[in-house]
Amino acid sequence: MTNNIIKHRIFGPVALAIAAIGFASAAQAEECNDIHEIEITHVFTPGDAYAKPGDCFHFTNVHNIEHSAVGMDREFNTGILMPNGTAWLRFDEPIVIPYVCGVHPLMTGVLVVEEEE
Ligand SMILES: [Cu+2]
Repeated sequence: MTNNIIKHRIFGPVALAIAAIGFASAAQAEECNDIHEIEITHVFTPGDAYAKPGDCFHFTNVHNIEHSAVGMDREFNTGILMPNGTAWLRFDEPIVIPYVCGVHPLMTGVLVVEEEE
């Protein structure tokens, strides 16, 4: 199952089959209230990314090797993103998720989804 999802994500079109557990929804741009871009090189930029419920995070691997993004408690897992690979995540509830690169666990970031003040 996991292998199938990863294969699909490597070779499929824009990331749709995210192995989400619980909180995150795979999404496409038209399903996002707003889009927050996160670029992946040897780091995640921005490292702390902020959104409101209903917004999306859009990961893009702009590096020349593979990376991923995985919630510390497995709230989401983009699967392996090859160079130029992307993944969309939409969160509909407030949540704070520290995450790492599954390939390079020293790469870290935080997704913050919070209601507008
Ligand atoms: Cu990495």
